[in-house]
Amino acid sequence: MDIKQNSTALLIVDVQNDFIPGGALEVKDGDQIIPMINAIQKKFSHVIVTQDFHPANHGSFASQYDGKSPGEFVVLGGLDQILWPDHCVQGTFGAEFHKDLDQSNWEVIFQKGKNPEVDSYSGFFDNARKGDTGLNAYLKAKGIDTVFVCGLALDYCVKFTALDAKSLGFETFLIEDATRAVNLSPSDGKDAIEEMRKSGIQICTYKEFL
Ligand code: VGL
Ligand code: ZN
Repeated sequence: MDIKQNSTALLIVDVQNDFIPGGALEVKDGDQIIPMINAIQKKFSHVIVTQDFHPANHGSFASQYDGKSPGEFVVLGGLDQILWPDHCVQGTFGAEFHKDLDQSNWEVIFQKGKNPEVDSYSGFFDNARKGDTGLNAYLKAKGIDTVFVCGLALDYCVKFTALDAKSLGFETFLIEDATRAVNLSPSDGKDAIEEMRKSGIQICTYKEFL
């Protein structure tokens, strides 16, 4: 694939220990995307990374509610919120990037999920679209008009980051094989790809970069 280097960015979403097999919110085969992401990072002059970075009392954690378990729902910040196991807590191993992920090319890291009162799947905005990480302004200031999105998890943070990128006017690609889904329901990953495709997001594979 021929990319316009200076106006194109790779967005690596949440490749953190808690989303890797053995982690608190493990994504099946999540570790398999690491060599793929490493192989393509060198092709981009802008590599931009997001990090799920919750306080220990985050309102998306089932542990914060008496008698609630992961997978159940509460209302958080006025929105229906699915509850998760405690994950990506600031200062813990689970919040760190996987050790095999090559960080040598990274330009900037945007953290999200820091407000305990609202969850934040997208790398751009929280789920209430009130908090803004600054990613949009950053990309615009760098003259970036095209983004390629990969990472974890396909049916949550990757999907919402890609949908926001598209709606903010970026030409947006999902690198389909460099992502994996949580799949709380078995078809969630497939459905996420379909929803992205319908929104005008283009689907590609990491092999097209090699
Ligand atoms: C994510 C659930 C909760 C993700 C983050 O990175 O996809 N999913 N927090
Ligand atoms: Zn989270």
